[in-house]
Amino acid sequence: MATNLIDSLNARHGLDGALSFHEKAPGIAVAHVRAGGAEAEISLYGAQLLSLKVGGAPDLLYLSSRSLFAPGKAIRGGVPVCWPWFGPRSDRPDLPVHGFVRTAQWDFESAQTLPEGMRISLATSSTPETKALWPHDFRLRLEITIGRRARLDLVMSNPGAEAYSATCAFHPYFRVGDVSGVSVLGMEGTVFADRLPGGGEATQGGAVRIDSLTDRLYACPGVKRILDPRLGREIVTAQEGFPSTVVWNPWEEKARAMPDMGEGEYRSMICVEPARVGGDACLLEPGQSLRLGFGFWSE
Ligand code: TA6
Repeated sequence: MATNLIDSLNARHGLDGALSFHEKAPGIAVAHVRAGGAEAEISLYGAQLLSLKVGGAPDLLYLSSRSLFAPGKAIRGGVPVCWPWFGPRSDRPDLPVHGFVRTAQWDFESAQTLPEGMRISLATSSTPETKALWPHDFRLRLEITIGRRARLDLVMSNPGAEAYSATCAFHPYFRVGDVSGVSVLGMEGTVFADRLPGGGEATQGGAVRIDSLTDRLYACPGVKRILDPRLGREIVTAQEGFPSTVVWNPWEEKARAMPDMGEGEYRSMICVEPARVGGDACLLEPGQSLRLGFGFWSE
């Protein structure tokens, strides 16, 4: 990335001590935010929140030590934005898993200082290249609010002449001390689909625990509490407009087959993802917009 982009971002949007930009790797511009008692890093590539530290506590997010920071490759960790589809496309297996905006260069729109911290807005929109993958006009804005409580708002719009339908999710990698000791509360009694081969439907008994490869879609829109005794904290999540929640951990064997996941690091993460998939897809008529929200914090 030409340093003139970094220089331009710092000149136009830099705020001494609160907001600065640097190049994390060629083509990967990152905003460094200090606001509201928190410190965060946001990659403009993929509009991906990479890190969120509050006070002196460990990062709330996991970022793989082997993550690839290279245009065209997804960043392993933080909060990827999965849009305009979640997961693989069964009808088009040639298309990238989780859509194409997590590997797009987003534009930095604005930074707004707030009582609770700072709101960063990033945007991306359809191009001939995206329309070759997905034949619709679109505009996306991601508003990331940094403070003791983080919040992400995805605002999708349809500037085109035809309706479009999109599935989506935020795919947060929460950092934990040891996933085998973690309990996730808030999904008790809800139905889930086991997304592993041969998986069926079941009802969640007590807390969700992880002791093997786990990939489940819960019909559960409510608040979740990720209890982490090793780090002595609870990560609380809240979602608006996301009727489902995906819980994922690759566990040992699948993680070892992932070149961008550090050795043994599967034990340091759990994904609890607000999702809008299947029959809950977002249907936008021409001229319509839709805002979906996701918040998380540590208690
Ligand atoms: O959210 C769960 C999931 O869909 C899993 O099936 C697994 O594919 C995971 O996302 C990671 O996907 P990625 O494309 O980032 O490797």
